Amino acid sequence: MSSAVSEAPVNLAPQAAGSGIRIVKGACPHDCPDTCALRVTVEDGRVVKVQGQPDHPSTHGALCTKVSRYPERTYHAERVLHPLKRVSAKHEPPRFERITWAQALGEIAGRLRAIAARDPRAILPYSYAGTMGLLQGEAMAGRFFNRLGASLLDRTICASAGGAGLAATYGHKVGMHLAHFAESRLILIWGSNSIASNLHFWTFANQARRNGATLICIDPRKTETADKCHRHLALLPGTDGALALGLMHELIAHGWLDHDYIARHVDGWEELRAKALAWTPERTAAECGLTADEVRDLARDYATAAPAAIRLNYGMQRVRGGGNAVRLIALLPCLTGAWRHRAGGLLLSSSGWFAPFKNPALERPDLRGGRPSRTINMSTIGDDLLREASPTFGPRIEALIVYNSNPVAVAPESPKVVAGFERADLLTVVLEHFMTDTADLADYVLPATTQLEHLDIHISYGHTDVLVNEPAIAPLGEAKPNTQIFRELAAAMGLDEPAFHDDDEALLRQAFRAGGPDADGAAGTIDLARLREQGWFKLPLAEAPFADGGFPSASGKADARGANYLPNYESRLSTPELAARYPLAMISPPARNHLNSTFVNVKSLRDIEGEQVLEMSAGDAAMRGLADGQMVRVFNDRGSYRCKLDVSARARDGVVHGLGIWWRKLGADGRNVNEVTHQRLTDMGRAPCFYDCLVEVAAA
Ligand SMILES: Nc1nc2c(c(=O)[nH]1)N[C@H]1C(S)=C(S)[C@@H](COP(=O)(O)OP(=O)(O)OC[C@H]3O[C@@H](n4cnc5c(=O)[nH]c(N)nc54)[C@H](O)[C@@H]3O)O[C@H]1N2
Ligand SMILES: Nc1nc2c(c(=O)[nH]1)N[C@H]1C(S)=C(S)[C@@H](COP(=O)(O)OP(=O)(O)OC[C@H]3O[C@@H](n4cnc5c(=O)[nH]c(N)nc54)[C@H](O)[C@@H]3O)O[C@H]1N2
Ligand SMILES: [Mo]
Repeated sequence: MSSAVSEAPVNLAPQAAGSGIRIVKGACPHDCPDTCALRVTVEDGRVVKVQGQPDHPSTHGALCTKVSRYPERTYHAERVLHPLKRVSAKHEPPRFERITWAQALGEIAGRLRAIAARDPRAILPYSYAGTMGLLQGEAMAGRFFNRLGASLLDRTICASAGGAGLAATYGHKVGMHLAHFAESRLILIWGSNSIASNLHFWTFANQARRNGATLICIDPRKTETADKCHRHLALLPGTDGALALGLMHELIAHGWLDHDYIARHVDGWEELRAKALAWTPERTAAECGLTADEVRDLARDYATAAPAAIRLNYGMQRVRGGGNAVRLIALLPCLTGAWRHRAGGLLLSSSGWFAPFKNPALERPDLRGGRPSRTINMSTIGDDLLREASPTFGPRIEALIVYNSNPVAVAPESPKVVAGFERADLLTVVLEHFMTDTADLADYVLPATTQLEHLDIHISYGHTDVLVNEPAIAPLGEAKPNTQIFRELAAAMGLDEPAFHDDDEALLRQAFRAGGPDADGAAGTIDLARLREQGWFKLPLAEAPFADGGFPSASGKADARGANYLPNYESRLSTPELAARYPLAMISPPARNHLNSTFVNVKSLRDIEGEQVLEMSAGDAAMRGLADGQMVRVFNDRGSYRCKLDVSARARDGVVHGLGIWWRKLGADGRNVNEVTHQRLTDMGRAPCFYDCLVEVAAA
């Protein structure tokens, strides 16, 4: 065994993987706020270890359990390594045969050409954040679909309600710097199971705690994170906006407001003040399922600690009023003036900080050439696949090209999603690593490379560094990067614009604006040479961005106008008749050892999670005569699925947790939690309401 350890050359071509040990700079591709810098060890052309980069500040050498298993996932015996063509009917058990790339591309191009000749809008891309990389995400795919004139996809499935709420308040998706949480005196961890899904934030929160800070968790579920906080408020799902108004009531009643900050930096305060005065601690407590003292104490702690910070996460915006709830919570640090300190304020997303640096032309929207378009919301794919052509909808969806996503498992209301994917007349092409539930319903499955096998560049929604991912090994089998698959598909369709001849190195150079955000290009440029030398590049940003206002909104102020609480579509209070039949509010947050539906097929991780479970309080279980560990049926008018009952102190009465997101085919009856979720959309951002869902549970 060679002991020579050398840094990877900057321009490492996959073929260069040879003998000896090499260390390659990578970036974790997953949809997670942490976007860790990876240190990949390659020995004789094989990845033997994936670790956190020790010198990257927020990664600090540590990775979560999941991504430490990345080699197990990459070399998994079930990797799809050749193009596959379906030979069974859509409603039959899936059977595929191996075909060549030439046959696959030729046949797909032929069918797409025929559809495009009638109406290219009948072709729909379906993608999300299987990889967050700018290149293997939309760089070449966007060019392909723009050139075709395909339908546009509204990518709403995760964060768009909260994103819209945050942008409506501050002007953009911006917030505190991650590292500054270490200096906070109080941290509200709100709608976030940080230990499971934002581990590298937790490190800073822990540091604050060791320095004497108080940590308070606001979450219906008593999570691993709640276990480690000083206090936990288990409010009812979807009532966060009411809680924020109740806190404002107390800030007003006790004179805990920063009047100077409000006067100079908040629009619409008088209107908000009038609304908040209606939310006494008693009314708030009744709406949220808390006690009035819990509301009072929380307000006092938040208002009297300085600096006070809020780590908000997307868990709380997957309900009807999710956008407005974010608006109200994001106003709290404006009312107390917490923004004056760099360790005060709020962080939901940092992705807006990158906006001035990104090149809006990377995906070449100009290739659309002014043709009419339409936009399909990915969160209503169930309904939309079943829709006929109409003047308002446009053409029926005839072809679906899926990459970086597993919609059959993750999209709401699976019975309709599955019925849509089972349409015999639908052409479905899936670019994947594995035979997911979605790949099982494809006509063609095309083998894609993993993060270890391709080049990419990453921004983050939890910190403010750009990361590079150099390829560590050659593609396995016949796998190709998404970029290459779309380049070759373009060629097969006879599209030969220069945009399709850019290789991944060229795309990387085009990912950011050449001159940076300043007109003169003096500040804010991404230094690509430095990025590739170091593996990451920190954006040059202000320490305490809103210490003196200056929000990136049109007025420079935070906007409170119109923000208000909206109750859930489905709840005891808003739909009492429905709640009489389906009295349990169900949320389905991420499982710690899965990343959405990714990693569910990695045995060592699935073994830790066990099987699909539903957490329920002892009181709710006793009322139904149910026992811990038994199989139950979770159901409502939309559908049902079977799983194991976990009678758990993590659940409060009236709320059950279906930890996600399992591959349907690995569930007890070939289904998962999305069997019961609905397709209605949030108040802002057109997002799904996964956690706004009433169910009943019975013995299976
Ligand atoms: N291990 C792991 N990490 C992940 C993911 C994963 O699947 N697994 N998913 C990634 C993705 S896609 C995202 S978007 C991010 C962020 O994803 P988030 O969905 O924000 O993930 P969590 O931090 O688990 O936050 C969800 C928390 O919100 C709580 N919650 C549910 N409803 C409500 C509510 O109405 N109010 C309040 N206050 N809390 C509520 C849930 O109980 C849960 O603890 O995490 C990413 N990180
Ligand atoms: N009930 C319920 N449903 C939910 C949620 C919930 O909390 N509850 N969470 C929602 C959220 S926050 C999100 S973000 C969505 C997530 O939904 P998705 O974005 O669909 O995420 P994953 O399920 O992780 O599926 C990503 C797929 O991309 C593939 N992939 C990864 N890298 C590459 C690549 O380089 N090339 C190609 N071609 N494929 C690749 C992976 O193998 C994986 O199968 O789910 C949503 N669904
Ligand atoms: Mo997400």
